[in-house]
Formats: sequence, structure tokens, C-alpha cells
Amino acid sequence: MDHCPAAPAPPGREEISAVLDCAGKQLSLDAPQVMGVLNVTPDSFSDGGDFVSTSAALDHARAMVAAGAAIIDIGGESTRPGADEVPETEELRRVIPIVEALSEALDVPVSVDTTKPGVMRRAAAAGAGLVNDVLALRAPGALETMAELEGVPVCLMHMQGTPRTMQRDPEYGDVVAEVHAFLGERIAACEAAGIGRERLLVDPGFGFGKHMNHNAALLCHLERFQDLGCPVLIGLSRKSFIGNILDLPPKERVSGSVAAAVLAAWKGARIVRAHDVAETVQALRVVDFVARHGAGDGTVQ
Ligand code: 7PJ
Repeated sequence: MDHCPAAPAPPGREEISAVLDCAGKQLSLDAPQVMGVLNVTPDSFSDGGDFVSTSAALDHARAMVAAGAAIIDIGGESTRPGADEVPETEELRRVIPIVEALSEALDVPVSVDTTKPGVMRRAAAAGAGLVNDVLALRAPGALETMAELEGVPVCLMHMQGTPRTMQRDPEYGDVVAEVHAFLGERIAACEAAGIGRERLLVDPGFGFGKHMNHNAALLCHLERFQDLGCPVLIGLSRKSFIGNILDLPPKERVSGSVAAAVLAAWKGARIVRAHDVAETVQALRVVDFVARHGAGDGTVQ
């Protein structure tokens, strides 16, 4: 398949499987996909408290799947800047019944946004098909736990600092090179622990210890992450990066978030984490059409 010059078939792309097996449910990465966000936290910045009960969570997840989400990401620990840590018992209480209900009810895989090995283990037992770890398996025991959870892929995200401190004064020499090097090191650590590259996704972690210009540079140069040989996942939906540019509150950042999703997909992101699923899915279908059919001179074949 030809691609436009701005979205080249990147080096190593052929090594990235077009389908990710998520504990038996298949996630196709032929075209950019949307990961629908389902926060089950009482304090999340954009939708905190909206989906705490299992039936409300299930309704919202079903609506996101109907709108085209290819995977649903369940988060029980808010990682917004300044957020306090949630004890494991509380995170389990929030997340596990919802992982169980959604894994049973939905055809698409369910992902769990957690940094805790105990939650990873219990979520996988409850049917989770992917672990999304903003600490990139740096918590004690996380690498070993994921090595044991054989059929479950994991997304490794970059963060400078901790959620409590990360936005105080993030500093980089060359943000793209440093985030790239970090992700390369975490891939190597996973492989050394017995987690094969075919089970890994990478994410530069927009907003996690990054100023506005750091986020802009990562988005502008996102294609550089292709050579890591893992699908790239990104999350920019409703984030302060968008809000600061537009001076709008989280629920009014839809168009800005969609614009960011389009830029990311054009630069090779295969999964876009988003709150506003229908809008993002439509935008990414347009991106995919142009990338597939627009590289030639427009002649109808
Ligand atoms: C991200 C995430 C992200 C991945 C959150 C929010 C904050 N996981 N979890 N990437 N963001 N992989 O939704 O704004 O960017 S929580």
C-alpha cells in the first residue's frame, strides 16, 4: 500500500504485526484505531465521577463501541497533574468489576490503565486484553508480572517525574531523542524479562512531564518513533495541551483533540486514545483513506 510522503511506510513497519492479539480478542492495526477512554475515578479532570457504577460504565462503553472504538481503556487511578496515589485495594474495587463486565459484554478488547502489578494480574484474570502502563513497567514487580501474563500486550508510556510532580518543571535537552531513548530502553528491559516486542506498544506520554513546546515537538516528530518496531499509541484527548492553545474547558476541546489525533495518525500513530469517539473515528477514517489512496497522481485504478 502506498503512503503519502508525510506518512511514509516507516523503516521496520513490516515487522509490526497488522493484528494485535489481546488475550484472544483481535485488534486490527491496519488502519488507525480509537481507544475509548472510560474513567472510573471520582476525580478525573474531564469526566470524573460520570461512569463510576458498573451499569453506567457498560452503557458508555457500548456507546463508544457503537461509535467505532476498537478497544476500551478502563482507568481507576487518576493520573492528572497533582493527583494523589490510589491504594491498591481501592483501585481493585473500582476497576475489576468493570473489567469483568465489559470483557464479557463487548466484542472488543478491554484495556486496564494501571501501574500496579496486583491490578494487572487481577485485571488479566477478569478478562483484560491489554495493560496500559503510564510507568512503562517501572513499578517493582511489574516486569515480572507482565512476563507471566503471556497473552496480554502492554503499552509502555514515557513520563518524566510522577503525576504529583511531573508538571512542576519538566526539562529536556532534546525531548524527542530523550523520549525515544527511554522507550527503547524499556523495550529492551521487557525483552530481557521475557516480554517479546510483538506484545509491546509505545507512547510518548503527551502531558506527562512536558511543557507545551515539548508536546508540540513530540507531535511534530512522531514518525521518529516508528523505528522502535512497535505500534505507537497516543493520548492527547481533552488534555491541557489542547486547552491551553484554545483557552477552553475539557468538554469543549473536541475539535482541538480531533485535530491533534489527525496529526498523530498522519505521522504513524496506530491507536489514538480518545474521549470523543465518534468524532475521532470519523476523522481517522478520512486520514486513512487519504494515506491509502492519495500517494499516486489521483488516477482511478
Ligand atoms: C494517557 C494514558 C496517555 C496512555 C492517560 C488523560 C490522562 N495512557 N492515560 N497515554 N493519558 N497510554 O486522559 O488525560 O496519553 S490519563
